[in-house]
Amino acid sequence: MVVGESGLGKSTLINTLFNRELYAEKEARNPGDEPASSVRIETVSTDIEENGVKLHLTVVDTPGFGDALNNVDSWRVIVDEINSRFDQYLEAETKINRTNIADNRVHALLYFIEPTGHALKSLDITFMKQVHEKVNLIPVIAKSDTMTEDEVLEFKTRILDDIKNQGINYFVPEQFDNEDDETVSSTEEILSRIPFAIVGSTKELQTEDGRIVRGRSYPWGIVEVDNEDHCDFIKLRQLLIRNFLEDLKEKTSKILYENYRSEKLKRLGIEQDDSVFREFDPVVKQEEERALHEAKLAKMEAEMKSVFQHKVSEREKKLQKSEAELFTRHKEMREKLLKQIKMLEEKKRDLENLRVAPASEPTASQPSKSRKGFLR
Ligand SMILES: Nc1nc2c(ncn2[C@@H]2O[C@H](COP(=O)(O)OP(=O)(O)OP(=O)(O)O)[C@@H](O)[C@H]2O)c(=O)[nH]1
Ligand SMILES: [Mg+2]
Repeated sequence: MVVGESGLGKSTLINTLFNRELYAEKEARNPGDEPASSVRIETVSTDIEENGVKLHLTVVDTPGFGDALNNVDSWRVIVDEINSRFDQYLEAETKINRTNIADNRVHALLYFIEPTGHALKSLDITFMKQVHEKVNLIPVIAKSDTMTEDEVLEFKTRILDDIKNQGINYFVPEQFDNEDDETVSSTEEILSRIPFAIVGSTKELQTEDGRIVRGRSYPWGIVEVDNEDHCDFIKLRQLLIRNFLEDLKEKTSKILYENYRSEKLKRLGIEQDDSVFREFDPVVKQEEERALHEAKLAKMEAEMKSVFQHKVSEREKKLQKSEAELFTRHKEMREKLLKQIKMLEEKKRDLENLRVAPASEPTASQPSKSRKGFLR
């Protein structure tokens, strides 16, 4: 989102950032012109490619800011716009199907400060105080080519003092301990340029040494947009699109939006139930799922063990039973066999007796008798 008084070069800066005429150039207004009645919200979306990565960016322009005689209305329209974008997200988030929520929250707000060289105006302070806890505020000095280098430096110091004295938060790129020296110095370089002194122009001009540059022409020479010695445009672009795009989104989501949401719920009388939010912490959630999974496994294991033991004991019982049966059958068979053996032995003895008998009674006149005896 870009905000600042009319004619400070907001639309021009967006064109410069995307190197594309998203907004038609307007003539600077004359002091006698009718002031616009109120702030308007104008949204433009565009795709740009940065380092081979395609980005879809939406710019919210706010023409007419500071024009009205009563400027309270100026910031209210913008604050309402920021809030309504949060509300939209909140509503989508509370729906059951939460996949693919369109994130139209404001991830960065460029606030254009008039290059007066004095100090912040009361409108600047009022506005920044209204939004600094809702958005990543990035203050910029508009049209810095209208000031000398020394004036710019002095103005920067004054602006930062004012901002700090007023307790206004602005976006500070996050630095981590484990970063390499190059990243650390590049972040520090960006940090040291806040508030960014910018020059906007999509006009291509030829310098005295024959280069074609984007810039603004003066009798004494050309102020180059893409030259770090001339202005902070490159550093601002790096912050927004290259180095801190994710940081801006994350801060918006994790801090600014979360604060807005809990404030809103509190106002609605709904106390935050932390157990609900626990679910949103991926680490805690993962831990919970793991514990649940482990409990399930342990239960399954115990069940399997008890089933196994049951089966084993059943099989054991069966085996014992059949062993007993086998034993009795074995005993029965043995007894039967012994009986048979005994019977056969008796018969054998009888037969032998019979064989011996004819010798003592050699008469063949009594064969029937002996036969009778054998058959008995
Ligand atoms: N010197 C100078 N002039 C600029 C710069 N950027 C824009 N301008 C001129 O300032 C005038 C207004 O620029 P815009 O970009 O239309 O300003 P704006 O902030 O969008 O204005 P509103 O849409 O009315 O709020 C134009 O004539 C631009 O050429 C700059 O960096 N330096
Ligand atoms: Mg404009």
